Amino acid sequence: MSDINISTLDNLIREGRKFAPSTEFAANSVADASLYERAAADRLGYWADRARETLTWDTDFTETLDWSEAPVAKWFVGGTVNAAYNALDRHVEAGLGERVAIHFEGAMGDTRTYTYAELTDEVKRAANAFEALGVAKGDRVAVYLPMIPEAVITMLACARIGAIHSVVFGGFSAEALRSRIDDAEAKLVVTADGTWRRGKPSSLKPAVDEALAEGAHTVENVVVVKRNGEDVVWNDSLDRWWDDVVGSASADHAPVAHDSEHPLFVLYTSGTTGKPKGIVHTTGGFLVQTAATHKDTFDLHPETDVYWCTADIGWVTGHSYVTYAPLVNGATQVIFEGTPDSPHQGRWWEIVEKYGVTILYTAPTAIRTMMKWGRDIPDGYDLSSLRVLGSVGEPINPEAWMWYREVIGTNGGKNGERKEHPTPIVDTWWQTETGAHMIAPLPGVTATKPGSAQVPVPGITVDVVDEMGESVGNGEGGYLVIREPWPSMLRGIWGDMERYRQTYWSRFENMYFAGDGAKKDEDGDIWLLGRVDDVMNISGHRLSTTEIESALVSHPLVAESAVVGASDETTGEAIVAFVILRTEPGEGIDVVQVLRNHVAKEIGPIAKPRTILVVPELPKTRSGKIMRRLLKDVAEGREVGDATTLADNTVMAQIAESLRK
Ligand code: 6R9
Repeated sequence: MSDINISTLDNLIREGRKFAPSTEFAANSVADASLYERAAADRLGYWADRARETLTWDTDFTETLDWSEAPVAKWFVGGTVNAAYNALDRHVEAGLGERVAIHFEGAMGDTRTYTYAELTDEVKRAANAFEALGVAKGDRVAVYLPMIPEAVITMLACARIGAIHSVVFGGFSAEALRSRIDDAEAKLVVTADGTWRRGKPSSLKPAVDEALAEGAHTVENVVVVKRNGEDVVWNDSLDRWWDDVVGSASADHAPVAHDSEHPLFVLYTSGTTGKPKGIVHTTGGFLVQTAATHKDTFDLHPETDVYWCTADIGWVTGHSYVTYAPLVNGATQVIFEGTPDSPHQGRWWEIVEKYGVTILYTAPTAIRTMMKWGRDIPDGYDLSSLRVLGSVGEPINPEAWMWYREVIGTNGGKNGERKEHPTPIVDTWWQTETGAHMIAPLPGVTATKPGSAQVPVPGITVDVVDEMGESVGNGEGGYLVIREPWPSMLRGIWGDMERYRQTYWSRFENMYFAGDGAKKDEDGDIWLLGRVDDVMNISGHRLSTTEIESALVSHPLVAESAVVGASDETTGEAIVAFVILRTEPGEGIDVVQVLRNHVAKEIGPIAKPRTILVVPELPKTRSGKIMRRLLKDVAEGREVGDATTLADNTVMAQIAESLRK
C-alpha cells in the first residue's frame, strides 16, 4: 500500500469521537435499522421491494438479477420503465403538479421556479423538439451546458425518448468535448451561448464551434440556449436556438416505456490511462438505487424538505442526485448556476436562508474553502432550516467534518442561536462507476464518526482486502472492493468492454476493484484513504496523471513529463508537473505560463497544474517506470524516500540541484 499516506492513517486511528442521532431525529427518520436486517436476510428480495416501491413500472420485472454474463449485470429483467415519467408525469398525475420541483438561482441573481407540472411540460416540449430534429431511441446527445434548468430538462427529454445523454462538464475544453462527441458518436449537441463566472460572461458556444470546426463528425444539429446574451457565431447548417425549436414544440408527449437495461447515459471519467472512459449506466437499476439512497441517506421527506446539491451536472453527482433521484422522489430542490464567492462569500448561506434549505449536499473542498473564509460569514445567516448535511467526492478530514457540524449544522439563527441537536453529517462514498451511494451512514440510525463514510448502504456488500484478495481484519488497511453486483453499477465502458473487464474485474477474482485504499477500524467501520492508482482527486474532480502528462508532451517545448497529485489544504490534492524541455525556450517566454495554458486548452482549466517544475531528468526504474512516489516527496517538500531502485541514482540529486537554482 505504498500509495497510502501513513500519516493520514495514523491521524484517523486517533479519531475516536462518535455522534449518535438525537432521539427526535431517529423517531422521525424515514429509514430505520430494519433496512439492514431486510437486506441481510434476502438481498435480492430487498432490492426487488425497493424497485417496486421507488418506481412506477410499465411492465413489472420477472427476475431481480441476471448475473450469468458477469461482469455485465442485468437488473430487474423484463421490466419496462420510463425515467422521465417517473421523475415527472406520475407526480402530476398524483396531484402534486403544483409542488415546486426546481428553485433556480442564477449566477447574476435572476430566479425561476418550476413546479412539477411546468417542468413536465418543458421536458415534453424538449422531447418533441429533439425528435423533430431526428433524435431517436438509442441516439447519443452531447450536453454542454451551465447549471441551468435547461440542463435537467435536456437530460430528462433524452431519457424520455430513450436517447442516451453524454454530459460534458462546461469547464472542459473544445478538444475534450470533441473527443467525447467522437467517442459516443453524438448526433445532437445541446449547449448555451454561455454563463457567468464571478460576475463576468463566460462562453460555451465557441468551444462547440471549435470542436466541430475540423474533420468529419457525427453531429447533425446544435441546439443553443440563450443564457448570457453574448454574441455568438452562427452556423446556419447546424445551429438552432432552443427558444425556436423547444419553445414552439407541443407540450403533448407520451412517454414510452424502455427496457430496464436500456442505456440511460454515458458519462466520461478519468481512468489510469490518457483516454477518458465512457461509463455506461442503464435505466432501471440506476433509478432504483439512486432514488432509494437519496431517500435513506438524506432522510428525505419530500413534502417538506428543500434539498440542495451543489454539484454540477457535468459530474456523476449532478446526474444521480440532481437530475434523477430528487425528481423521482418528488422532492423540491435548489439549482444554483454560480460560484460560492460571487458576488460575496456568503452567497451559499444566503441561498440556504432564502429557500429554507433543509438538506445540503456538497464536497469537502467547498467546506475547507468556507473554513478558510472564516465562520463569521455563515454565522451571519439563519441556517436553522438545515437538518441533514452531506459530503461527497473525496475523503473528508475530521477537522472539516467537525467544522461542518459545529458551524453549519449547529447554526440556529443569525443572532448566534445554537441548535440543541446539531444536524447529522453523512459522508457518502461512491463513484461514477457505482452510480449511487455505496458507503454512507443512515442519519437516523448510525452513530457517525468524523471522517468516516462508515458502513455499506443496505443491500450493498463492500469489503477491504489485502494484495491477495483476502478480507483484512479490523484495524487493518487494504483495497476497497465490492463483492456483489449492485443495481446502479456501470454496465461497461462505451465501445470498450475489454477495458471494462481489465480495469475493474481483473485485479481480484469476482470482485469489483474500486481503485481506492481503505481501512477497517476496530468497530469494522470503513475509512476511505484516497486512490491507489494514478487517478488524482482535485477538489473532488477526478483527473488522471497520464491524461495531463499526454497534454504536456503534446506541446513542442516538452520532451517528457511526470505528473503527481500533491496534498493540498484546500483542494485535497493539487497537480504538480515535472517537465523535461526539448529545447531552450526563446527569449522572454514564460514556460510555466505557456504550459499551464496549454493544458487548459487541451483538457480544461480544472486540469491546469498548480506547479510546473522544469527538471533535467525524471526518476525511473530499470524497467522505465517513472517513480512518482519520489516526485511526490519533492512536490510535498518531504525528504525523498528510498531511491535505490532507480536506474540512475543521481537523478534525484540532479532534480534537487535544478530546483535550487
Ligand atoms: C461521486 C464521485 C470517485 C472517487 C472515488 C474516491 C473519491 C468520492 C468519497 C471519496 C472518500 C468519499 N471519493 N467520494 N473518497 N470519501 N465520501 O465523486 O464520483 O468523480 O467518479 O470520483 O472519488 O477516490 O474513487 P467520481
